[in-house]
Amino acid sequence: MTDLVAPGRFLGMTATEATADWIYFGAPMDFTASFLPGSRFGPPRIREASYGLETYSPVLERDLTELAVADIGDLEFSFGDTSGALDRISRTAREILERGQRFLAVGGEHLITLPLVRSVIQRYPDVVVVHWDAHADLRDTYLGDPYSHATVLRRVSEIIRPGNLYQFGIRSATREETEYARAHSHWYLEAVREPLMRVLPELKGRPLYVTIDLDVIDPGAFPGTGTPEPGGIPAAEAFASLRLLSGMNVVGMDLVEAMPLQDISQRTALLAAKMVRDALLNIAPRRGGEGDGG
Ligand SMILES: [Mn+2]
Repeated sequence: MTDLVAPGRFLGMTATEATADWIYFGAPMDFTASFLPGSRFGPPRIREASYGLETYSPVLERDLTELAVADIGDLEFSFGDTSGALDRISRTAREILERGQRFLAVGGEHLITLPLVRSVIQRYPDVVVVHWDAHADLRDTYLGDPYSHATVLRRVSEIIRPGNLYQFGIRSATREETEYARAHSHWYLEAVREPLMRVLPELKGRPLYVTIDLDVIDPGAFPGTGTPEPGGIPAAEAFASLRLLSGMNVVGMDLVEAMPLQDISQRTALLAAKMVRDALLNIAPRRGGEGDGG
């Protein structure tokens, strides 16, 4: 088993950058956090926690080591330079997509989704964005700022094609965000699995970008996050919902807002790591292209 332990690399991600179908990287930016900061420590802690998991899932009957996934590490940012960081994230995603690969990025704060989606649109102009979150993130501005973790899905909704935003698990929003959502988004309150299952037939075959704010999960199971919101889906529903993505055309994905330092029990990092593992087990093809996930 020692050959699986590659320091600085996520568990079981043994492919090289050149040969991988999926690229995993960290975007540890938390410059616009409005309440608790610390998601910049997400990527390294999640990678470390991944070694508490098995590479194999008996539920999914797949093994991470059989997939062509490469962990290329974490991006470096100049602290506080939000626009520089967003450019760097966007450029990284674009280079991956131009090579014909797909990516799973880990935050960091939710604002990283904007440059990631910008890059995806260049290759997949009709991309559908599937968003799981406790919060709508549809504010036009937040404390005067149009670029924030609280406005990110509003900005995304303005650059993708009308009708291509699907939001699940939402349990916190302003009245204005709710009205905007009714006009511009397919949105489903509180639950993820059941409504996602209902809309999947209409999303089948279309290019999907999946953005998961991990605070969609009950804070009891996922306490280390910047704006915890009471209520939320059980962790088991999150994993069951990931299974629904198997066989869908997911072209890019992010998992954001994990703040392991807020959680002395370390369950936050471990849950985030298992979400990464299971997301890839469901959506990434097996090595050699004989996969059933893509
Ligand atoms: Mn959120």
